[in-house]
Amino acid sequence: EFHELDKNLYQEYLSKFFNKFHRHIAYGTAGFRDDALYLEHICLRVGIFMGLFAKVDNHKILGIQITASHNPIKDNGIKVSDFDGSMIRPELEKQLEVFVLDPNLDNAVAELVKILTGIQGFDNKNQGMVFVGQDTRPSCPKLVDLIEQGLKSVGTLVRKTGEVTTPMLHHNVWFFNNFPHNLSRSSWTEQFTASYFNTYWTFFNEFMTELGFKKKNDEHILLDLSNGVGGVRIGPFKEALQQYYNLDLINDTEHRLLNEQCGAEFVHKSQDYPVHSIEKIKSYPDISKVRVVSYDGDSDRIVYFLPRSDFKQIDLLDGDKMISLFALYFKKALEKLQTKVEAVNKTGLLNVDLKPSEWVIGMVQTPYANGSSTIYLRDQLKLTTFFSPNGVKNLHPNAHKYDIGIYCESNGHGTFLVKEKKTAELEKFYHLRTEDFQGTPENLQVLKEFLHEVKQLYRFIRVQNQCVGDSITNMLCIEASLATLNMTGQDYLNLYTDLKCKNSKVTIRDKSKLKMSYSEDIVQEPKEIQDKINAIVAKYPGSRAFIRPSGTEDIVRIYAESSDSAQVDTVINEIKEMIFADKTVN
Ligand code: G16
Repeated sequence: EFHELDKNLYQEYLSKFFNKFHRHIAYGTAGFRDDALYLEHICLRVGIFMGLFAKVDNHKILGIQITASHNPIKDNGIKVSDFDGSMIRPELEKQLEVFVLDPNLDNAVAELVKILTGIQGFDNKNQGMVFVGQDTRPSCPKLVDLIEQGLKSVGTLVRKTGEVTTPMLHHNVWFFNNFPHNLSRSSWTEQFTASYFNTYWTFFNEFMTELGFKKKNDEHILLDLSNGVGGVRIGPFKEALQQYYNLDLINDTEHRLLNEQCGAEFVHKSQDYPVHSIEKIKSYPDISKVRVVSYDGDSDRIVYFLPRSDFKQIDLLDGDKMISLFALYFKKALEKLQTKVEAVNKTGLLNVDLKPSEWVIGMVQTPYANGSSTIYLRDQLKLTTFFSPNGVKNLHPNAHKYDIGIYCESNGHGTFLVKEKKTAELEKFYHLRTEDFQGTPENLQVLKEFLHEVKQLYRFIRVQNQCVGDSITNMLCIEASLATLNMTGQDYLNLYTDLKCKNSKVTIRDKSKLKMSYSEDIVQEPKEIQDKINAIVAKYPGSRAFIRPSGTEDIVRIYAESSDSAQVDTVINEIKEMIFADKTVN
C-alpha cells in the first residue's frame, strides 16, 4: 500500500524512465547524478527506499541531499546519508541501485523488505524520519517534492531543510542521532542550522583564542563560493571570522552562474583564476599577502591558491597539500603532547596514561594524488600511506582503520577521522584547570603546558566535520594549522613541490566498456587500451598516467604527471588520440 502516492504521476514518470529515457543510470561516485530531466522517477524511488530504510529506528533520522555538486546547472543528483551521518553503507548502495532500476515496484519493495528485515530494529510499523536538503539549482524544488512523495507513501515523516550545504545535511543527521539532547524529531527546527555553526565555530574560536592569534591587517582571504549553496550559508561564519581575518566573498550570490568558471572544480582542473573575479583579486595592494579559497557547488570540496604577481598562473594548494598540512599538524601535536605527558607525570600533580607517540596516523589517497605528496607523507613525515579507489565513499572507510585517518582527493574532497576512543582520552582533560591544583610554581607551569597541548589537540579535532568532506570546516582546520605552525601561504605551498600534472577528459561511445582494477588506475578490459597507455608512458621516463571513467559525468578522465609540463601535455594528447582512434571503445 503506497499512501499519498499519486499513481498517475508515478506511472507517467515510470514509463518515461523505462521507455523514452531508459539508459543505464548507476549509483556512481557520489550517488545518482544526471541531467535533472532524467531524475524524476529516481527521486520517487529513492524516497520510497529511504522511507522504508528509515523504519529501522523510530527515534533517529536519515538524510537525503538533492545536489549535483560540481556538475553544470542543468544536472542534478541525489546523495544519501546513513544514520551515522556518513554516506549510505555499501551493502545498501548496491541495493538502492537495484531498487531504482527494477521496473516492478512491488517486486522491488518485496526484495528490499527482505533485506531490511535482516537489519536490527527494522519494523514496518515503525515511523521513520528523513531530512531532505537541497542546493540552489532550479530543478531542486520539484525533485524534493518527488522525494517527499516517495517518503510519505510508506508512512515516513519528512523535514525539508531548504538550501543547505551537503556537509550541513550530513552534520545534522550525525548530530541528531549521536549527541545527547532532549529534543524530539519534530521539535528539531531552529537547532538545525544553529547546531552546525555552534559545533564547529565554538571549538575554532576557543582554539584561536588560546593560541593568542591576532588579525594581521595586511593579510586577506578571498573566498570563492562557486555561486553555489555555500553562499547561502556562509553568513554566520563570515561574520565571526572577521575577528581573525580580512575575509571577502566572491561568486557568492549569482546562483544562475553555478560552477561557471569558478569554484573548486574549475580552479583545480584548469589551474587558473576564477574568470570573473580576476579584477577583484588584482585590487589588493599586496598580492603576496592574499590567499584565495575555492569551494565547490555544494561546499564539500575545497582548494586554496596563491595568486602570482603576473596574474598569469596560480600556485594551487590542492587536497593533497591540505592533508599534508593536517599530517604535519598532527605529527607535531602528538610529539609535543608526548613530551608534555612525560613532564607532567614527573610532577605528581596528575597521572596521565595517554601515549600519543603510539597513535597511528594513516594517510589515504587515490591514484590522482600528486606523486610528490606521497613521497612527502611517506618518506619525510614517515607516515603510513594507503591507496584507495576514487570517491569519498571509498576513502572514508579506509581512513577509519587508523587512530587518525586523514584522506582527501586531489580535487579537495576529504576530511580526517579520529577514533572516538582517542578523542575521549583527550576529552577527559578538557575541563581541568590549572587553578584547581596546588603545587610549586614550576610544577603548575608544567601542568599548564600539558593542559594547553591536550586541549588544543582536542579542540582541533572537534573543529572538523568527520561525516564527509566539508569546505567550511576544512578551511577552519587549515587556518588553525597554519596559525599553530606559524606558516604563511607561501610556507604552505613549499611543504613540497608538486610534480606538474593535468586532468583532462574525453568522451567515448560507452564508458561502461572500460573495466578497471580495484584502485581504478589500470584498464583491465579492453586490455589493449592499457597496453597502449603503458607504451606511451614508457616513452617519457618519469611520467605517470592513467585513464578512468568518471562516476559523475559521461566522460573518461585522463590524468598525467611528470616533472616536465610539456611532457605532461604530450602524454595527455597522445592518450587522447589513441582513445579516439581505438575501435574497441569508439
Ligand atoms: C564527487 C565525489 C568525489 C569525486 C568527484 C568526481 O564529487 O564525491 O569523491 O572525486 O565526484 O568523481 P568522478 O571522477 O567519478 O567524476 P562532488 O563534489 O561532485 O560530489
